[in-house]
Amino acid sequence: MSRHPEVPLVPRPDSMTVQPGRFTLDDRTALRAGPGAEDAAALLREALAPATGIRLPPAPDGRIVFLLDPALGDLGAEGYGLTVSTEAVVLRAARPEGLLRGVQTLRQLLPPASLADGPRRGTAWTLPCLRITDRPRFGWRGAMLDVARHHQPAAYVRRFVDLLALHKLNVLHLHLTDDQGWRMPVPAYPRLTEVGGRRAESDGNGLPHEGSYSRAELVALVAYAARRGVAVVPEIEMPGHARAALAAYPHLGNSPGTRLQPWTRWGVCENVFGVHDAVLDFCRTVLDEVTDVFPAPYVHLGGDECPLTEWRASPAAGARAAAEGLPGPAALHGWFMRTVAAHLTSLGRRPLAWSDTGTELPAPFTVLPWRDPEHGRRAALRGHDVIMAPFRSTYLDYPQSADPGEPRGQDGVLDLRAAYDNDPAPAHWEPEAVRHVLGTQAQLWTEYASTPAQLEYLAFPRLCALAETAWSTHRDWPDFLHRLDRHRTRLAALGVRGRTPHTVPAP
Ligand code: TNX
Repeated sequence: MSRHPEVPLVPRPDSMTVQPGRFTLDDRTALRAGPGAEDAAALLREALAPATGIRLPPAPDGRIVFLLDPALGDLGAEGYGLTVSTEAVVLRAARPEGLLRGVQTLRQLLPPASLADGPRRGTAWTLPCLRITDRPRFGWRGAMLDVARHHQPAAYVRRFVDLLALHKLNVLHLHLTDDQGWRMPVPAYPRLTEVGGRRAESDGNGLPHEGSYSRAELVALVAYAARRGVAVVPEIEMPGHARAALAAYPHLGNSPGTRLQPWTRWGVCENVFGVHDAVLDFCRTVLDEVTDVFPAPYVHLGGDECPLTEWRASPAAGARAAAEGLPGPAALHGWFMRTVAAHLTSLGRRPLAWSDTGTELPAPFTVLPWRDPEHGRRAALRGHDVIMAPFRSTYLDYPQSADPGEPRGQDGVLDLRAAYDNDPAPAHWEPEAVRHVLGTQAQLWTEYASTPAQLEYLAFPRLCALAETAWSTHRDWPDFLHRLDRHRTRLAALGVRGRTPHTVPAP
């Protein structure tokens, strides 16, 4: 039985038995890390030091033991076993990633004050005696952060990674480019960030917005996330959602004489990349740089919401469609995605794309169906791997309640229950469809959220619910709410100010 509200882990572990007694950590507690377990040990030390002052020095007879143990292979790459008795804490996993997940469980088992970023002395640092065997339901458990609509400093993105890791999420999908901003430098195209990284205002507010990352910041972010078992998956939008790039390099558009600015409105923009060779060269050069900076096996190529207006009006696009033997301009979208994906594949990476309908993308793509879960099922039945991202349960830019005090967002409401009810692979789906579901992720679009405080208000606690739907096979809403109530104390210790059940933020 794993329903133990007195040990309120989020996400809920696969199985847990709680026993009487507690293990106490103090200055003399030592940690023995077996071969391959050193990084997980270092992560725990680093996490505990600021609040507790406990250093967990290495020692061969340490009472906390971290071990890689091939015998736990059945638990998969991220599974782990944890035993806490009054005498010892033993964390074991077949792979280092499993130990990293176990470290997050240990952080949650300690008093919430242990999560604070400064000294919290006078607390007894104890763990409940228990036995946990845990493994994720899905291998892809992510959150997309849109840093294109509103740029966030690299230091904040690192904090976001910490919050993902605490909830055993393992993918940060960075939405780096869009109509309103381009945030990643590409040496061959310096105007992408110089011109594309700045817009005059946002939706009529009269305030300029700008920002981009340096290559060094992105490289450091990747390393920071990797230490926590989080992969950073970059997204470069094409062929639509590309107006910031068109502002920087008009020759990439469909009417090179037209001068555009990075878009200052939200929504779907009609300006899209052209389909001539210079555009394909551009995309390849950008992806060479992207794959150099981001080692993740997947790169996201966008692909959503590409109006055909410009291609229909463009003789060059018509000529391209004819030359490629396509039935018309509408088929250029699939052709564009396939052509650019081929380059990515040649670099040893796998292409991801948003899927509007579940049927429009060429074969090599792993797709993120964002409209209806049914699109995901259809894409999976066509043989695509899918990462479920249906907007009604994973889009965190919708208000969390109908309360008029809720900050402005997209039209509609996505409450905590809707986030919790996201089932990435419903029981009624065919086994052939379920087999293709890699997992699910939250989407934090930022048209209406520009500051870290606004982002965190939107993300919490809905991201806790998403983490549970991605990690746990258990579905138990009352139990989740009960654990979440205690989990809020942890979020408070971390300075996260999410939505609480009965309050809305001050305007
Ligand atoms: C649709 S879903 C978009 C984004 C917006 C979002 C707002 C998708 C792939 N595209 O460009 O930010 O809706 O909810």
